[in-house]
Amino acid sequence: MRRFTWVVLGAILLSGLAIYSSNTVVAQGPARQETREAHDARMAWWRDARFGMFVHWGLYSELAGDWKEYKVNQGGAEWIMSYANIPRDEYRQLAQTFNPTGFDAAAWVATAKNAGCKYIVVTSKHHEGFSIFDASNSKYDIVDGTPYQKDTLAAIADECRKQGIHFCTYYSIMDWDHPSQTKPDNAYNPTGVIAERKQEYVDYMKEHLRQLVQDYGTEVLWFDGEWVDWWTEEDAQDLCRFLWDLNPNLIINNRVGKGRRGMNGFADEGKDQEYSGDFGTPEQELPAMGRPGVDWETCITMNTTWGFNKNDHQWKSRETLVRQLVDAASKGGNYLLNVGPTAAGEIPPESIERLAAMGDWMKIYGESIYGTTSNPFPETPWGRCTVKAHDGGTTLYVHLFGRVEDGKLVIPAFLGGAMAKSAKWVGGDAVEFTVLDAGKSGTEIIVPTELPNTIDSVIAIEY
Ligand code: FHN
Repeated sequence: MRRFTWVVLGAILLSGLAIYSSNTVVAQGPARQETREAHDARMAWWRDARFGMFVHWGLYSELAGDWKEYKVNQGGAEWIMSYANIPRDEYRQLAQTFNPTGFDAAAWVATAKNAGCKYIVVTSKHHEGFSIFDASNSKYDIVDGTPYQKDTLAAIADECRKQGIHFCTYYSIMDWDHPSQTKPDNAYNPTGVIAERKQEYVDYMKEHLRQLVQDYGTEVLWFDGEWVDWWTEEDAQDLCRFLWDLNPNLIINNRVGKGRRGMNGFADEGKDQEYSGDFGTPEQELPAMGRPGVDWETCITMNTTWGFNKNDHQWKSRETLVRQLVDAASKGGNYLLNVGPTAAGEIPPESIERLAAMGDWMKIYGESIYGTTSNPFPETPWGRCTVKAHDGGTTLYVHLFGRVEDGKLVIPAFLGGAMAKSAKWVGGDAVEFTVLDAGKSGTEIIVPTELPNTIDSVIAIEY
């Protein structure tokens, strides 16, 4: 057969494969099947964002870690109702004095934006069952149940849209206040349900979620509290179908279903798509490796607690926070960093300072985080790498966390031995480099002893 014919046949085959791969149907958990192209389009902004701000704020913020003689010493001040075994009626009274006169939605959103966050996830209703939005089917909310009487979640949503930040909401399936749910003997973790009242609660929850999607415009539903034994994977699939009927572009985390294996946040290897949810949710940890083809986001506290705790002064350093963000991006994941505002509605100054420092770093190096994909190399003891494909080729971002021995660093062969075309400090001057063995042995870069940034200095190598 003539060469020309082979070429034509080859082109037809490749285009067919290309169409097939972009139209491959992916199961987004059992509740949905969408083409790879449609799934990638739905996840695009979230993958590009890489960095979000988590906000834990509720009646627990008023207690700030203290209840009578009980103190929350480490982590989880938002669990005080359970830890201190506070009876529902007594806990509900907190709403009568919850009056966040210092709440400033514009300031909260600007704090996130200035830090380089592209989205905010706000606790609309945590385990305590109190809603910081105007719940249509409950008076146990900030509008009807407190002297403040204003819809804080609506204010945040409006400010996000004004400032160009994606608005997302956390919602707890477990609800310690709703009468359908019971406290077992060990009051530590109320996880039971009165079977004949389960549907009543599911309907109650669905109305909240309808509001969050339709009235508040949430772009991500960040579920939690799914571990209760009365919530099933089948319940999750039903809920996902309900939600995607309201907004087919909605992104839903994997805590809507039963796939998550504890704090590592993933289902068992290879089973992610057997369970509901668009992304994995490691918590307070950075996975050793990402999972190819699996979206994930780690959520991390800035001290040790999600909800405000006036006794918690164990703040992470600016360096740790920036390097955790870089580590997550280098493994193809997102970084959701938490703030716990006070009962007055103010983000603690220690959080604001750290977020501002992260913003200073992001203003110079953000291109090495946003829209990047994971590190192609097995080991990078000197720092991390992120990758960004673009029209003109591919950029490899080399993140240097500290000095490099004898001022030289060999970057392994990349893209199958491609030749580096240029190298420069992000936000700075060109970097001297030598292509080794036409790229087959990698690229040697010359690194001065004095680095431009004490936390993470980034070199962009173009291929
Ligand atoms: O119990 C919650 C906890 O209070 C907090 O909201 C974290 C953040 O993701 N999630 C659960 C613990 O895994």
